Amino acid sequence: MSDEPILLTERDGHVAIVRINRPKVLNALNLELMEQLAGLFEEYDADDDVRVILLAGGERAWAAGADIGDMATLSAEEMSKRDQFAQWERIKNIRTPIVAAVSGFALGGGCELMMHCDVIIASETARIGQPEINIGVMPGAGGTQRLTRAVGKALAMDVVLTGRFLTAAEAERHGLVSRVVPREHWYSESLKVAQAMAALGPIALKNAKESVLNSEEQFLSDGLKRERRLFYDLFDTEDQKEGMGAFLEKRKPTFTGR
Ligand code: CO8
Repeated sequence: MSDEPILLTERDGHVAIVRINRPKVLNALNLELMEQLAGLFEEYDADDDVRVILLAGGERAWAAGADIGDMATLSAEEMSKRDQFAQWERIKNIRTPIVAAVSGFALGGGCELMMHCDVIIASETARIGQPEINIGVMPGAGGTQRLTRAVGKALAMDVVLTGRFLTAAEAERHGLVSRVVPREHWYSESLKVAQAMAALGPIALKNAKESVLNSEEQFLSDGLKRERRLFYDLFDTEDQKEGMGAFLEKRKPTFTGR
């Protein structure tokens, strides 16, 4: 194994950037990588200076799945004892918005990781799927649930039961990705989106993220109640006063995160 870090990090203003860096195995997600990723995201979540996280893969692959070599010989009991989904749960609980910059393969656990992100920017080269069926298993990190909620039962069954890959255009048409961008701009456009979000009020961003995610977790009536509470809470922030005040005064707002 090389000594290259498996996650590359940098900061761009209020955006914390993480790039998955296992190109030889198409960014397959092994245990160590998921552990590091969850830890980094929690650090960013606790850091008021980070308003948006940008998670990128490489040009050829966002991530081609969980690392098959990591689990090929394990029994059901050994798999469950590993408790590897704990890392995924930690990522699910991150309150800071996560922008995904997706180019190339987003398969299996890679597609599931993409669906843990909030705003998904896909290159026109993206190929997205849950091909676990081809290797004798099925999605395990939320694929059957989140994919179905995003694209509906008919297409989810097609993807999960046949293992076929969706093109970026199909994924956008069915609501699985937010935007498709030309191949040469997949990273720069994603960074631009993250930067634009980072100029907004960070508390409002977190509350809005939580509320949208609630819509998938709760009955509509409960989700609406929770949305109302989160909405009211924002009226105790300086950013709300600044944002609305600036609008009325016809100037650009400056958000401080208070
Ligand atoms: N795991 C480990 N290694 C991989 C993976 C993977 N998921 N995907 C690709 N690689 C490796 C290949 O073995 C190959 O290595 P080497 O050069 O040493 O032979 C290298 O990456 C390049 O891959 P290919 O030569 O196969 O490249 P191709 O362009 O011919 O094909 C594909 C690209 C179509 C993406 C092909 O590599 C492929 O089908 N990969 C596997 C896709 C897959 O089945 N993903 C699902 C994995 S299972 C899963 O994700 C379950 C999630 C459960 C929850 C998560 C729990 C942690």
